Amino acid sequence: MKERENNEERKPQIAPEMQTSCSASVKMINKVVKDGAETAFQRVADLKKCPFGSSGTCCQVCNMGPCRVSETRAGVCGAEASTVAARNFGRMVAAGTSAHSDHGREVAMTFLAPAKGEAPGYEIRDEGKLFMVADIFGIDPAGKNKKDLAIAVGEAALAEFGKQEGEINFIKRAPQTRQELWRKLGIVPRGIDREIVEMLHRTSIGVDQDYRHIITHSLRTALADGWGGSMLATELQDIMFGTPIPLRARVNLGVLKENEVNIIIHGHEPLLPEVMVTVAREAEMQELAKKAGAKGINIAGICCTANELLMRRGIPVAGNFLQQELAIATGAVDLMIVDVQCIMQSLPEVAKCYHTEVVTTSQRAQIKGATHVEFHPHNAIELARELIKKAIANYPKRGKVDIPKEEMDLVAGFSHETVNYILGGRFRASYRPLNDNVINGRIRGVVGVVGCNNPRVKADYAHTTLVKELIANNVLVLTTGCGAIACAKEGLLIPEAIEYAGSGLKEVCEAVGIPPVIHMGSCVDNSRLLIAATEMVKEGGLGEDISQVPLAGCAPEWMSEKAVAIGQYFVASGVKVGFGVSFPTMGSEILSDFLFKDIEELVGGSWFCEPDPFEMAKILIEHIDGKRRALGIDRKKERVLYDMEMRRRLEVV
Ligand code: NFS
Repeated sequence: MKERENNEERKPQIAPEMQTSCSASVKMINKVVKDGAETAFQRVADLKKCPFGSSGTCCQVCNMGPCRVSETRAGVCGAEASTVAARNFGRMVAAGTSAHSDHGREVAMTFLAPAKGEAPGYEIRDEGKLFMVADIFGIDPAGKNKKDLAIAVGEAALAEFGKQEGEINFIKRAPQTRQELWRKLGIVPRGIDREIVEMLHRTSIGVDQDYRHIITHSLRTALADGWGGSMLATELQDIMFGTPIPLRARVNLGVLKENEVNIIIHGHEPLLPEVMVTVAREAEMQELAKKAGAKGINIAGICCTANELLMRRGIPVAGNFLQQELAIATGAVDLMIVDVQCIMQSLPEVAKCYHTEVVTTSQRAQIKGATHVEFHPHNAIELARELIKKAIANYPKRGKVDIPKEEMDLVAGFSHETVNYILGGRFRASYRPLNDNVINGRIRGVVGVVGCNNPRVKADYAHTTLVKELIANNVLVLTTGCGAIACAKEGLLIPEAIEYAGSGLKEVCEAVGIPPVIHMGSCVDNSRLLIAATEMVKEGGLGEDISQVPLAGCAPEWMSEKAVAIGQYFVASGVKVGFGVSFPTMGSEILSDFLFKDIEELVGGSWFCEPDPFEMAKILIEHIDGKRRALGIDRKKERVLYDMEMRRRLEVV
């Protein structure tokens, strides 16, 4: 980075205790300042948000601008604030959808390679799911061996991206009433790439100018994410690496080891990291580490690659989005391997103050100052060995090491399938017990708390405060992404967290043996939440559609375009969704009104924005109570003690 000019004054550092509720992070922010490195926690104080950009009314789609528009001042081309804000919102949805879906595409390609015998290092771990997905794609397994079936599934999955007409296949998994509504509105995605491209086309200069029309297509685009790219990523990863089952693991910077070679895997695609975990256990690698003076090799994760490996392998999690720079500041990270998404460009800069080497591995992403090696499915094993050796060679170069003590136990690994099994048992796997407990009022409802950290607000605070409020009010919480990591650090993902839960939820969690906050995976795994919501509908007693079930979603500390895409596919699926921090369309009252209210008439779901976690909890609970009232399950059923006479009458009937 260029040196700062003298007149470019720095704002004073904000007190770290105000910037994060994670004590390990506070220590590292203080250390980073002393070490002379710079992090997002400092940069955020120096950069003021642009009021037009952040409220959706800065138009940059042509060279007549950028135009800063308002409800009373149109852009040079005549575009109104509602149009500009809808375009920007639609583009965020398209970008978010493209990120999850390009991840899904990479997974599909990696999935095909071993099936064709081109990539040792990968296998089929969940055959049952292979058959299930084949069935959804309409592939007849008769006469096909496992490899042939995998090739057919992989090719059908890849075809979902480039399809021009028809419907993407996973749409069929949604409740029937929902599918019919989507068809009526004309928002069933035809092909994943097509909807993204059309969103970009429609929002370029002078094309779609009606905010309702633009937003309607953004619903279609977002559905191509949730029921398309993201769901494909989740299911194919499950087939290749195994569908998660509950397991215990550790979280926070304290998982780094002073006397072991520490490798951090960071980003989103678990394709190379999965192989690295296996290779790191090879005797040869362990020997090499010992020769270098280390006791072993410790792989830990950050962001969603962390969640992927945690869910399936119990690999420890070093932290979430805002801890990526801080992990390096421990001086104990010998190698940080990144792939795509949520990776700060500052990492190699921070690493200059320590001995860490940052390595980029995706053909789509390079960072100045990082070493670039390219992952391809066929070279996974060799590359994994090469990288582990690199980390080992770096271990003796460490300077002073300062690893915060903080670490916490967690339970993760709740796929939709295991929730089904845990609730109903092996022979009767079902969501019946969940539905029954929602109906009888022990569980008030279900809320998905997902998404990022954002240095504009106190990191982890909104997540953990909101979640505690919700479970205290008997709301079962499902969580993914960096929000899940925030909850884990706070000790909310262990069965002991029932101490925070209301009496009804506590009773159910104790009986079933689950924590009140359920970790369902990475951000592409929000697709698991869609399936869980669908199962609740199919199980019966909670309405005919997702929009009738007492549930909601939120991202209290969101920052990524991906969060907008996720929120929009939940809205399109009939769910009320809340954002904390701020909302990206506030510069247009007309558009915000539409997204907060009128859109509900269209799809049954809507948006709201509430930065205060207590207020957000109130809104979510009120919403759940409203759904309970509409279903007629708002009154707690009295327990009736039957006397002999009543029993006799029952038997006669
Ligand atoms: Ni989701 Fe996961 Fe984290 Fe946010 Fe980034 S890692 S994909 S975008 S920051 S939750």
